Parts: sequence; structure tokens; C-alpha cells
Amino acid sequence: MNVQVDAPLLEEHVAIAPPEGMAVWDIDPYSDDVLAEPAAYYAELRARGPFVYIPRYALLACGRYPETKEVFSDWQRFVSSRGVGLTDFKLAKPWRPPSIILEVDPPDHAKTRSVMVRVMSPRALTDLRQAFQAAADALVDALLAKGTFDAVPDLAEAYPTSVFPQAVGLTEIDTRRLVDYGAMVFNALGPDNALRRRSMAKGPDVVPWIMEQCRRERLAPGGFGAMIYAAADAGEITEAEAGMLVRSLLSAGVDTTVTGIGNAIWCLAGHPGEFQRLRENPRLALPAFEETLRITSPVHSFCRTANQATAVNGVAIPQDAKILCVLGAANLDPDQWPDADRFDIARRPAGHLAFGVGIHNCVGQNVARAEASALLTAIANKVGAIEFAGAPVWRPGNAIHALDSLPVTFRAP
Ligand code: 8QM
Repeated sequence: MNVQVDAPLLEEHVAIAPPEGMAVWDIDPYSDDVLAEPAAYYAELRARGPFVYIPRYALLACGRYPETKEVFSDWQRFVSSRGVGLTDFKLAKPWRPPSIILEVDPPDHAKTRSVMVRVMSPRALTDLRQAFQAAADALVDALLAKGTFDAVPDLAEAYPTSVFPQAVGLTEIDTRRLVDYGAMVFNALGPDNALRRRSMAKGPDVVPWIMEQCRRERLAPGGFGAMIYAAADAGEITEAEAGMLVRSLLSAGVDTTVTGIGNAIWCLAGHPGEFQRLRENPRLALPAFEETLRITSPVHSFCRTANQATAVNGVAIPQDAKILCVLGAANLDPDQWPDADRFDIARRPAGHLAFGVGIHNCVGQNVARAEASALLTAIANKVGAIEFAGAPVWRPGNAIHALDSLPVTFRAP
């Protein structure tokens, strides 16, 4: 009898040797301290060189804007199909079947991407905007009545989980499982640390529920989910691929927007002058969100894998290297952004990397912007001041930089 046993994963990715002449930095970018308060790490990463070698994980990291952008946008040399976390899918089995839009290269990428581009096009969002605004107005009224609250559960989590699942067409809404699944997806991008293991432990409860919600029968007509299945009806993708793209919506659409909104409240509470500017001109809601993304980078790092030996800005990159692209560092690079650390809601930081760049840039960014601008518009119109009501606490995440707790008071005008 031939018993098949899964071999233990000796190596998660190819352990490259330190390249000649490259700075070696003995740091754990996935330690709780770095993840919770990354500013000093971002600055040192940029200062040490265009690329550094991190022995603990035998990988390269970059955090200066030009190199980070180059690695991120050149899909031919720096592939996504080998995984966008530390695991090299060529060597180790991914924790779930790979995403057919994120963890894939051209030409396969084009087909799924074009479906998702259409489903979340600006036109497809016109009808949703009213619903987003009505929900935002109602939530902000309720929070004003409350006065003091924790903006993480009561606002940052409450808002996207009240509008996004409906937009997808989910018929059973389980906020906790949606949030826990997001934590699995993003913590899975890091090493096998306590964060990853704690999130993964929820898999048996969360994953079957998520997969069930992706089925055609579960999805209400008119939503993003039904539009994806319409692409299957049209023969563009298979029924199974449609289910996988709905899974992508649920993977990428919740934690990201929850984090972006929480971080926006943190920025505004910490910069009362900027909040008053927003009140005077609520049309700065979207630029204020864009600046929040630059300043706080909700998705702080993402990997690529060098599929060939190459060079970036004269620096030799070995074949098979995992490259940790620290988007949070690039978004604060003083050589790219004048007065980089200053939160300026009118900056309009075109080219920030918080939505990525290149063919894999965030396909849901219009949805994220629609949610955030509705909410920040409601706050600008209704709230007189946002004050901290306790110390904000950051939550370490292997790929997401989010608040764990943000006690604030909304004052009436
Ligand atoms: C991150 O499952 C997916 O397709 C997927 C998961 C996570 C993301 C994107 C796509 C970047 C927000």
C-alpha cells in the first residue's frame, strides 16, 4: 500500500545568499514591535540602501519609492504567480487554492482581471453611491448621539461590513467571519509566526462558510457576485472561476476598507486643523482619504518573486529571490513626497502605492473610494470635532497596518 504523506515544508522559499555589496540588515520586519509602530523601520530601510538583505528570512526588501515601484510594476521579472507573501508557491503548498486574479501572471491574469474591472467600474458604482451615502449618514448620526465610542468596531468595522456585503449580494452576513477571513488572508502573507498561526486557527470555522457564500445560489441579483456569475453565463469564465472571483471580493474587500477608514479617523483626530479644513470643504473627503492611504499604508508590504536574475537601478537581484516591497516605506519616502510625514488633506498624492501599481493594482479601488468618501463626507457635514478619548492602539499584522482600538469622541458642531 502506498500511503501518501505530505512532506514537511523544509523551505518556504528559496533561501538566497546575500548578494555581493548589498547591505545586510539583521531585523525581523514581522516582529510585533515593528508591525505595530513601523515608522522607524521604514526610515531605516530606506536609509540602508535601495535593497537590503534580511538574513532571518533570506530575502530582499526595498522601501525607497523608485525601486519599490519598479519591482511592483514589472510583472515579467517580478512575478505574482509564486505568491505575494513569503511562501514561494513553486516550493511550498499555498494555504488555499491560489487566487485566480492576485496570484497569477499574464496571460491568465487578463481574463479574470477584465471581468473584475467591469464589475467594479465607475458606471457599475453609480447606483451604489446613494446607498453608501445613506448608510454613512445614518451611522454618523448614531455615533454623534453616542458621543464617545471605539472607532475600530463601531465605525471602521461597522461601516464597510454594513455596505460591502450587500453590494456583493451576500444573503447571509456574518461580520465576524468576514473580518476573520480577511485576517487569515493577510496574515498568511507573512512567515509562520504567532500572528499567522492565530489567524489560521480560525480556518475550520471560517473557510467553509466563506466558500459557501461564493456559490451562485447564495448571491442576490444585481450585486457584484451576480455580475461575476453573469460573466460565466456569457462564457467568459467558468462557473468555478466565478466562485473563485467572489472569494477574491471577500478576501480583499473587507479588511482593507475597514483599515483605511479606521486609519482615516486616526489621522483626522490627530490633526484637528486638517479636520476643520475638511469641514469647511467636504469635497476634500476623497483627497483626505487618499492622503490617509499614503500616510498609513493599510497594506504595508507585499512580496514579489524574481523569476530571473536581473538588476534594478544597478543592483543585482538573484533569480528566485523573494522581495519584500514595503509600500508603507515608499509612501513616506522624503525623496518622493515633499514634507513626507505631514498629513495634508489637500496634497492629492498621485502615485502613492497604497493601491499597488501596475497590472495588479487594486481592482476594487473605486469601491473603496466610494465607501470612504461617503463616510468622510457624512462626518465633514455632521461632526464639529473629533477628539481622542483614550490612547490609540495599533494591531500588528503581517500585511495590514490597522488599529486595534481607537477611542474617540464626536462633538456636535
Ligand atoms: C489584497 O484573494 C484575492 O484575490 C486577493 C486577496 C487579497 C488582496 C487582493 C486579492 C491586496 C488586497
